Amino acid sequence: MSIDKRLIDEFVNVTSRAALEASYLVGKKNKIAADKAAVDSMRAELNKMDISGKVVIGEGELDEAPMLYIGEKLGSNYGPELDIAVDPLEGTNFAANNLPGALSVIAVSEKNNLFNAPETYMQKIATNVKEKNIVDLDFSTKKNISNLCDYLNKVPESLNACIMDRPRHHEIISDLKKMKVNLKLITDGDVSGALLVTDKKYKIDIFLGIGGGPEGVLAASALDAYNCSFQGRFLFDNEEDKNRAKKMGIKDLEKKYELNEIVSGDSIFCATGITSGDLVEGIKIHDDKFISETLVTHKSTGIKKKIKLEKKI
Ligand code: VTB
Repeated sequence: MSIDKRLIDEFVNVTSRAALEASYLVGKKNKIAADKAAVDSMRAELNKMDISGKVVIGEGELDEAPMLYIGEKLGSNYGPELDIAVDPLEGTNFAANNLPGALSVIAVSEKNNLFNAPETYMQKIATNVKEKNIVDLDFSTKKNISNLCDYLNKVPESLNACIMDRPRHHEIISDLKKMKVNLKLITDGDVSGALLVTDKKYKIDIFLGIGGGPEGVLAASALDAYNCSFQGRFLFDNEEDKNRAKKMGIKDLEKKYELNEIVSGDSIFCATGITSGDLVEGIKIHDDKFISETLVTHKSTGIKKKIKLEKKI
């Protein structure tokens, strides 16, 4: 089974419209308002589609409207049953402060094929190398880097790693520095960070570190289409999170998830730029029209491309 290719244009429209609505609030120093604008638009557009969608990754759980909450049903209910992961505004700080890299993101799979991720942190590692045992969450940073160097026939000085600039990454960053690996330290936006391993032009060999679990699932669905590798492990640091995870059906709280345990089967991923960044251009408005750029992947057809859309506002 696969997801009908014709739905791609509709999902591109969904993230493009959400990006447009958020773009009006770029630089207004109001993360919440920008997020809400993207959420409201995304919900309205998804509800126009002939799908039986269910949010598996959203913002908040049950009845926490106005956010798109986990379990929320979307669409006309006539059409394919789909699992939907949303991050209507990935990089709220970027949008609020008019910085590069704010995105509106959605990932869709057939029913029960997207991991129902709790809103906790996730330890992640992504590369463009599919072979097993080259990089692994269970290896030390040093081992991962030297394995990757051997595999790519590179020296650490010519290897580039992307990681979020956070105190929690002090040890990893200092290990990378000791090995003289080049660093791209990002302040936010680790969906985009992970996707930088997909194409040589971004010059990132490895993405690693701890970021949001939901963002990990979103990135995984695009990485799957690019045939890249990804591993993730949720981190639960309090009883409430642990109980929530158990309720979601997670039995082994320390499990290391391989990419295809996070997303399996067919999937569609769309990320539209709100502000211009590494991956895509931001929204441009000319008179009564807007132009959006969306990175789209569709696993079953092998589609991986950027779609520019020019539409009436
Ligand atoms: C990441 C990143 C987001 O939050 O998930 C991160 O993708 C989580 O880590 O853009 P922190 O709590 O350390 O910020 C963001 O940076 C913001 O939602």
